[in-house]
Amino acid sequence: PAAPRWHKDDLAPDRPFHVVVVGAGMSGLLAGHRLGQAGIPYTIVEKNDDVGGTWLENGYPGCRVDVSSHLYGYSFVEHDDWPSYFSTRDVLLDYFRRFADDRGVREHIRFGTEVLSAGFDDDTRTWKVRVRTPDGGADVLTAHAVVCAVGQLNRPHYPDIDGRHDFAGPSFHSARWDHDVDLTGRRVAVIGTGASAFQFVPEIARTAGSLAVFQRTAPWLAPTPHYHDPVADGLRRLFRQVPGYAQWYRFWLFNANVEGGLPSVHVDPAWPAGERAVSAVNDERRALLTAYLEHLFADRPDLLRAAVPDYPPGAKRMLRDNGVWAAALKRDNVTLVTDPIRRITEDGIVTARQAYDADVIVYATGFSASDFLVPMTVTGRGGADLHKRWNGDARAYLGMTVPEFPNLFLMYGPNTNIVINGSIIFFSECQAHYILQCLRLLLRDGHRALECREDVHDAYNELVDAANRERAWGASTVNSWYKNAHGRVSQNWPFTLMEYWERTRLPDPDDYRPR
Ligand code: N01
Repeated sequence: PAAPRWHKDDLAPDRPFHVVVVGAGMSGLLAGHRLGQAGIPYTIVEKNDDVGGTWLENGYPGCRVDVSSHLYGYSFVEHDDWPSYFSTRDVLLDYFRRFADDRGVREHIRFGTEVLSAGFDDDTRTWKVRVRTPDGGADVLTAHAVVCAVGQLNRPHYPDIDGRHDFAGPSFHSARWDHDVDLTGRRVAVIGTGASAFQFVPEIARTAGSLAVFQRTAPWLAPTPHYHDPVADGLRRLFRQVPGYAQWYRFWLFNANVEGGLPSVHVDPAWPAGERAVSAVNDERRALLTAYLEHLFADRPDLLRAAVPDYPPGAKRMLRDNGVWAAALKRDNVTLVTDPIRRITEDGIVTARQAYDADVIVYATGFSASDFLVPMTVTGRGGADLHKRWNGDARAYLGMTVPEFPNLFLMYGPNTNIVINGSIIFFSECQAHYILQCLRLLLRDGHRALECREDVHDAYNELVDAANRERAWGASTVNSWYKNAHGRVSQNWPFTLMEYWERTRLPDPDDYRPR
């Protein structure tokens, strides 16, 4: 998706129109940039003191992206000098900071300001956005449209384990890493073996006195030998010296991701029922990935037994691996614990079989991903309450618009997470494009507000739900952040990247009602 080829001054020069964007992460910055290009005044409200969203908040050791650097950047920004194939957190944070500065977005951001509520005023057809200001006071912003770009993985999830608050030592969540706590020589307990633990465990294992890693569900590992490697000099030279090479490289990566490995997670109804695989292709993948684990843990049958997942590949997020996880687990000072946790005590963690004393507990227990827009209160037309409407089961049309909530747009909203390859930045670019196109419709046709039709929204969600049920992550009963408390997959997009691009190229005016 490209820059808007229209300008507010050409459509509705005298019409006051101001947009509030919530969040200055990767999506919010993009929304701001696109709004600026279209000449639409906007304010970004950001609860943190800097831009970057997830890349600001996740400062744990070893944090880096698991999508190719050359895809994990805006497609329209010339940036071929990524230092490594998979960027570290610091590189990405720097990238988004520079983007905010270079594109003039930063001056539109109110930092340290948290949105408490957003309400649609039926009379004026404007949104009143109530915020907590940095000094603890309150303010109300008026907006003609609101873009919520708060992400899916931003509210740390702390497990509901008995005695959690009894622990005497320091404890923190991976996304709230406490760098003041020196782990050198300490007894550290880590709960969780998802993408976050996977990255920091090998780092802290080097200096911790002892490390107990509590695994409830084993992750599948996707072999990625160059995961930590710097981009080869030859490739960097090509980027610098061959005109257009960077674009071709990006296109090549994108093309490889278009199908996104989806065929390997399609459920084959004829495949003998079983929790271990969902089709012959999925089973083949399972065999390959199991062989990789057997190779990694050939010398440690005890770890191998714990390492082979019992659910289909793709049912949970696969983790990129170049061997450092296995190497960390094999260290003398590291213990992988698979007994279920019974409780947490003043001294550490107790399982059915043993007590593990710890000086520090790190919760790598993920995020409340399905609590979209929590804890904001959002009220729409006629006082409709968004959280009552959703009742913990968030749905939106194309992940962006919700009936009863005119001129409210979500980015990285329900069912827009990609699972198998592809970059979430691609989705954000599609969303920014679509939202801008909706605003163009509004301004061009003189509507005060546009609201998604309930029937369009419902039909779309039925389609998405049906497809998600036929994907490994929907069919499997394994725990994952892809599903909400109702058991419905409310996070994932079940189709290809191109399908989303196609659906978001141009809003169909018939999908919306002017209000
Ligand atoms: O969180 P998770 P994450 N008792 O939800 C365990 C992105 N990301 O922060 O699997 C015991 O994946 C839980 O166990 P189980 C990426 O999209 C990307 O690691 O539910 N254990 C699991 O092991 C990723 O998928 C990058 O049985 C408990 C872990 O905690 C997403 O963020 C890096 C428990 C949570 O894993 C989230 O990753 C980091 C309990 N009561 C994150 N409760 C990269 O780009 C939870 N667990 C590389």
